[in-house]
Amino acid sequence: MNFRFRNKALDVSVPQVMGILNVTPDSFSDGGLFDRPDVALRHAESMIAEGASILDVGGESTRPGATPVSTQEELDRVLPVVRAIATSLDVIVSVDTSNPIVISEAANAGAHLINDVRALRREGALEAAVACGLPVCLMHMKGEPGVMQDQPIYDNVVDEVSDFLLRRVQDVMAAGIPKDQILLDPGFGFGKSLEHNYQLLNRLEQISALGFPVLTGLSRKRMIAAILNGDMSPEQRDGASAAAAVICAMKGARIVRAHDVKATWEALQVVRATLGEGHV
Ligand code: 8Y4
Repeated sequence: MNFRFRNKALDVSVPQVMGILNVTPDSFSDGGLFDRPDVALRHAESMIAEGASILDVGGESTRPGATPVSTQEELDRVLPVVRAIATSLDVIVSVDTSNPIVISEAANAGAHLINDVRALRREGALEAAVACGLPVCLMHMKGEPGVMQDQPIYDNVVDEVSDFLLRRVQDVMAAGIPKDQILLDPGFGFGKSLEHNYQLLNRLEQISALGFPVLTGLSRKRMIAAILNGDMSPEQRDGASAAAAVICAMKGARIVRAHDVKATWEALQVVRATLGEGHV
């Protein structure tokens, strides 16, 4: 089962890894603007060698309390990296953005996928996505970063996420994005309590049954840290993150977004061997 990304195709009957490539300043210890694309390119090469078929380039932090970034700053962070990877490496380049200008410019720079945690709900974002012709990942988020973790309430989190995603699918298809160019994501950690996140994980089949390839991101998130001993550093969460990736893939997710690509890719090979290609 192939999913088309511009001039590339990806077999999503096999679980795939999306490697996370942050280009926010806090992810660079010696982040001079000049060497950023170089540093990012080396990180990109190593994630591809470890098994990533997609790289997600993000220049805006969605962490609660993070300072909002200007369009120019987001463009300056993201475009050189997207351009460098798209021109020199054989990988699908995803751009993590909600900004219509960044959507258009990243497409011009060679990006293959728009990954928007706001599901193209920002003014102008849907129009920009339609105009650039790229596939989109629509993610569920309740509220906005900053307030989304303040006592989120659901009657039934799985039903509500599911209803939201289907309504967004209708809207983006009505605007002109083809059905076969849509990925769905339940948005782990985005406006959900620990209990909500694990209810969603336990019943992820319901999201997979919507008829679109599902992408999930749990890597190093609080829902992982919360079930481990005390204050585990981000890297110390990678074993549990890989276990969560396995659960997602067993419940039908086709793409898992992760920091530790090697551990995630290896864990997903167990899923592949268990289910067999095309038997999810
Ligand atoms: C440690 C490390 C703690 C990372 C928290 C985080 C998703 C996503 C993000 C996701 C899709 C993050 C851009 C949040 N999460 N895109 N983006 N799905 N499609 N937090 O789950 O990684 S950023």
